[in-house]
Amino acid sequence: MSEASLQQVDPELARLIAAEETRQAQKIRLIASENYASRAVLEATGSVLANKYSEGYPGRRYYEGQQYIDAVEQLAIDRAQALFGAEAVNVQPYSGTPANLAVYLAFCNAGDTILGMGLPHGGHLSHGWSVSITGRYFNAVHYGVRREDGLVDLDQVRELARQHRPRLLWAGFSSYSRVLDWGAFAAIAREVDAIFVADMAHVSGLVAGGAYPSPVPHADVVTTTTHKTLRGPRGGMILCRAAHRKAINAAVFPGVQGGPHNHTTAALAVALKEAATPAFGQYAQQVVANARALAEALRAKDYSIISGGTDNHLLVVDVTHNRPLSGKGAARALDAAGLVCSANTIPFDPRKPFDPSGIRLGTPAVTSRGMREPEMRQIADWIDRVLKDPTNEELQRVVAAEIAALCAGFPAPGLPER
Ligand code: DSN
Repeated sequence: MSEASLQQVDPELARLIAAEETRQAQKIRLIASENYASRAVLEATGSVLANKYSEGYPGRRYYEGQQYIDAVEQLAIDRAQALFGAEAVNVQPYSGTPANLAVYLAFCNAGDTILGMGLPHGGHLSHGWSVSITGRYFNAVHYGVRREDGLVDLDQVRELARQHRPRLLWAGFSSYSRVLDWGAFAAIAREVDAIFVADMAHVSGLVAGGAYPSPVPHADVVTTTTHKTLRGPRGGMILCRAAHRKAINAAVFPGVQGGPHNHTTAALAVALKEAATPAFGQYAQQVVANARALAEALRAKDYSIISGGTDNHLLVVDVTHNRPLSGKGAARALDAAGLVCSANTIPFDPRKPFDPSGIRLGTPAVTSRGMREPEMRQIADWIDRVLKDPTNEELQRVVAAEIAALCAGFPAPGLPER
């Protein structure tokens, strides 16, 4: 077999990767769920560990040859347990939704009732939304935020929990910009005998860095992805009380998945080591400070921020407020100008999910590049300039060039130097 490089074997594909590297280097990435993994994390992700099958868990595998894989997985487990103070950890979920599916399998039968935050209010598809398997195979009931202040309505959560007696109570979000009161959710779950599952996918890096309250002391089970604020490889993880370890492990494998992705597990171990450093704590604090600065600067330009601001890494902006815009139109114009974000539904959105009323902005990636409050104010200026004239392609080209110039001064982790 040839030992030629990717460039030699498949120049077409190599060109696409190089183009994506340039895109990630030259644009301001504001997608709240994205980040730049470090070079060390990427190195482990691209390692020969991808060649190995290892169904089972350390010390109990179905195939031989696990001398090093067992040690890799145990390292990731130990580091996650220490970082988050968890009693038990499963590092094998392929990503967030498979992690959540394993939780359903561990505790529910098809048709059971579950309670989670509705998608348009900031929840996640896998918390029982109708188009997800979790909404089709379970009787999903949803709570939301209050119309008047955009905050989660805990009275509604309690009322629905008492009325429906769910087997699982989910808390967690993909587009909610405030702190969740994990303890209050735990108390509601206890009252109705539900299992409390916290999905901290968006904020696990902030939790690790001490910039967001940890759900671990409160929840029976905590799920997360590993590639968002945590800045690891694309993957998932489940933390739980020791009493649930067996059920969770059996649900992940053989319940939902086959062999673990060992290269990802190794890269996760690296990310967890990085996340335990004081520098990562400073990073997490700055992510939140940057999100606040961005929200403030946009508010000052009369943009309507859902719930009025942010306490975490993201904000949702209603771009239809006082402006002839839609979420998709705004996101497309911004992308053309070098500001990459996602269209997002807002609570009680009158528009359709594919072209909703909002955009979601997040600061994990720009903060990984070392950008701080002054750059956030500059980003708000660019957003405003582009959205004032969203079909002006010449303006988009000018802004894109200004952005590429700024980005050159903030090299992104993990990308080759150019
Ligand atoms: N796709 C992720 C996000 O952007 O929030 C959630 O799965």
